[in-house]
Amino acid sequence: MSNSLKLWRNARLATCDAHGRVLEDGALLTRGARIEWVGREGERDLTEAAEVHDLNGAWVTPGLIDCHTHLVFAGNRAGEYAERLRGRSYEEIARAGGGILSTVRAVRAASEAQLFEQSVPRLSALMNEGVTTVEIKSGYGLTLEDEAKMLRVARALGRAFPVTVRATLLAAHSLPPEFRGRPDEYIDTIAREWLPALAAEGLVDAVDVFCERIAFTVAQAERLYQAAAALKIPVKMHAEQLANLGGTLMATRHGALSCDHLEFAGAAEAQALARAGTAAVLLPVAFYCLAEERRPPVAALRAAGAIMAVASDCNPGSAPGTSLLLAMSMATRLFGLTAEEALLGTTRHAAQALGLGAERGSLAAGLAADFVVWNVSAPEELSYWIGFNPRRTVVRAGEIQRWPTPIP
Ligand code: DI6
Ligand code: FE
Repeated sequence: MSNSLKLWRNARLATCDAHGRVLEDGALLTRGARIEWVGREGERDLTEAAEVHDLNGAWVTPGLIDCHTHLVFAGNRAGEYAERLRGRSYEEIARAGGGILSTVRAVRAASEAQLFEQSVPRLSALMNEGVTTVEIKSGYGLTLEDEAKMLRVARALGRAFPVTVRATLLAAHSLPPEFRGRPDEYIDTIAREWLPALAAEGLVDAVDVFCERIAFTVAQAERLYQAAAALKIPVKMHAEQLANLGGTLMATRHGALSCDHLEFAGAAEAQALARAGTAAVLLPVAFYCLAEERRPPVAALRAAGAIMAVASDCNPGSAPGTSLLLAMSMATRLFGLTAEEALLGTTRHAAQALGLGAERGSLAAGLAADFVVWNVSAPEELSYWIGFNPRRTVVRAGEIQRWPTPIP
């Protein structure tokens, strides 16, 4: 029965497909976990469907995709935020052994079960807003065992909840105390030992690196990319957030899936991203929370035709947020995206940032039957409301989700 045809009719479809089609009198046919057909009512005989859902003219988008999170972590850093409010900078706190390393201590002390339990409320908050695919990074373990623990929790979340999880190895997030003064050895250890071991366990969908003065150099990132390429694992980068180190230009040469942050990028980076088909992932919550002043080069990205995605960056230091809709609002107001760009940024373009463009992120035949029915009168409402959730129903893999509970 689960492979029977379902009709979802009387819908307004923001397909987010390659043609940007909006179908006001739309209908979807799904079979099992896939979309079988998308079109206008009356374009085809729809009587063959075994099950019919009348959506009463509601707007439907693809399931939202949060393509950059660090939502698996233990503890929090509210104390550091209070210090930042008193004037200490994020970099100062990091250099004094706080920042990422304080979360590393909390993650190392947590059991796998504790880490899972602490991460569930963050994942469920994202899902409550219609997120059906989420990327989760490691990077707060910084030993083989603790990075494995984080990635196993990410995988376990994907099994326990109706959400597709992509797991990214971000062991190159910060230099662990065990390797103080030996960053090259740390990178080589990840490249030669940890990455192959974690990949063999099926825990790594992509490799990311924090390329900043407080983290790792472009040359170190490139060594890691070579190891990833040997294992055919795609790469990503936290690039040009606090300064321009040239990371984006290197990452695009390696065909990275995405470069994320990009506040200090310029026209050269925008063109390189567009040429390589590397997604520019914009993270306005971190920009907001760090009270940054420099904005990513949105006009240049747009002019170059780069793929722009938007993500929550959910993490305990620079972006303690679990609302992708709020990230969309911030991307419009703070970075100047249009409402259409913000929606594409959390659907089609977010899928591309994860290398999943061929299987999800838009409403098109053959793609995942993941979509959200919204209580909105136009799609631009999705980046308009601030802290209000207009989600009506989430359909994931062709099934109406009873969890999170539909809002009446
Ligand atoms: N993503 C990151 O990985 C870092 N900043 C960011 O936007 C640091 C996260 C942290 O402070 O824990
Ligand atoms: Fe991040």
